[in-house]
Amino acid sequence: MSLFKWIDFPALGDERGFLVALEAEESVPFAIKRVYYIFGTREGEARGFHAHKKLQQVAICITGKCRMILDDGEERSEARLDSPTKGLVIGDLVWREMHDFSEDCVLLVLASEHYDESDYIRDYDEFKNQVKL
Ligand code: T46
Repeated sequence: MSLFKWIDFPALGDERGFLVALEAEESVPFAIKRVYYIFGTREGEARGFHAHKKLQQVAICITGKCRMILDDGEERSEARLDSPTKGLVIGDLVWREMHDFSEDCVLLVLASEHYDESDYIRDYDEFKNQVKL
């Protein structure tokens, strides 16, 4: 089974340019409770290094690019985010690391739950133990 999946959002274009609409429980497969975005990540900095116990997210690179490593405790896979029309769906219990942010990268993330630090697993060994349960 794949560690993640992609959603292709249609770009509604006309002579003025493009528009992408994100609709909860329609093109986005859950009710959106939170939206955040990551920008201004300094060259060479990596982010993430955690998993979530119960959280669905869709990450969209609105501008620029970055690389995500996803790991379910058995397999590691890489996803390149570089398009405002492609959403990366990340489910529960997937370890994620984000690397190689371009200077102009703006990563928009839609989340199924409010922010809750107790939902984070920030220790890799603890994550490995959780996925074995
Ligand atoms: C994820 C990846 C893709 C909040 O106060 N509210 C929020 O909604 C979020 C997401 C973060 N924060 C605080 C917690 C930290 O003090 O913002 C600070 C930076 O968060 P963090 O170090 O967790 O950021 P990343 O980039 O490592 O991870 C983020 C998300 O936290 C995480 O859920 O999946 O992006």
